[in-house]
Amino acid sequence: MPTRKSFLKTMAGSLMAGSLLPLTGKRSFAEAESGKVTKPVALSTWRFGLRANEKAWGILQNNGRALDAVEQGTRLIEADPNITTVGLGGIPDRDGYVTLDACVMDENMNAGSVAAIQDIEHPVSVARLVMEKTPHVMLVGEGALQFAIEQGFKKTKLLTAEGKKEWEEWKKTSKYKPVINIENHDTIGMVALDKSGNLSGACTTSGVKFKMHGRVGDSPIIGDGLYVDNKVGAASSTGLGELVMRTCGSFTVVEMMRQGYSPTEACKKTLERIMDRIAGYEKYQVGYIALSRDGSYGGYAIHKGFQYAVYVNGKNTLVDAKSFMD
Ligand code: SD4
Repeated sequence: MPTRKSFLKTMAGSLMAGSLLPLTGKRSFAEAESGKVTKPVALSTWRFGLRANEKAWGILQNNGRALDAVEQGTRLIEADPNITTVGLGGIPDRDGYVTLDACVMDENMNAGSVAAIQDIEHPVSVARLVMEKTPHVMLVGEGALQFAIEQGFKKTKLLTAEGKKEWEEWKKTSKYKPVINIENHDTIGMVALDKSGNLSGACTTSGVKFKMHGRVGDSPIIGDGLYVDNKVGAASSTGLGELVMRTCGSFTVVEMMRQGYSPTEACKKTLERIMDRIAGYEKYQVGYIALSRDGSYGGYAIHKGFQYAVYVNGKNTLVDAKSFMD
């Protein structure tokens, strides 16, 4: 008859040898890792993520830091006036102001963020300086702008002629109602794993178009639009921020990976939280990307149409994310 002690010893031995599954059927995070790490990796939301990845890859290949890779990758998208959802050329709020949200997080749990900042083309770089040069994590509005100017950023007119035209058209029929747009969204969220095995991420957006002045979405909120835990993985979101914020989206994705879910499963599980608890979710899109510290990656969305770009093993590829709904 085995004693309790000998039974526990046998159990521990079997688990260590991998011959018994934990009761949940999931693998522990340590078991989920293959032991082999694929690196570097750059992972970004949407088609324009290909361009961001390209930039990031140059840095990662040269032994650069993941933080530099994600900052430089997302800056490229911020600077493009034809991308109307990020940085320069962003569609304004309902009062005609382009207000930007961005954040970064590094391998040491340092984080920086700016929200509702105006007249600055590269909020992601201001967010990095908040992280590196202040005792704070987040600056908003006027204060964020003041800090940016102090740091040498120049004011830039972000509203383009096309953006203004779209806003003027919208005003004709909108009755000044804030829009919760249901179409697919286009924030750039980016996470990367560098050759040293460190993870970092960045997220930057002009947010939901024609939003109320002062509205802040998920993108600059650490744990919502972005989360990085170097011991586990990193995640970022795109889509309707209000749904992400009510479920602590990116943080939850990382916690799911910590529990042993693969990056794709972790994204899926986190979306299930929205679908399980938030009425009317089916009218909106949310998508997540996730990257594990072993270099495995994935993404998932509520609706069809979400794409992410991954640069791994020397190849930059656009992937159609799986989704719950067509
Ligand atoms: C927001 N999540 O402000 C952003 C919008 C977005 O892709 O992701 N667009 O709610």
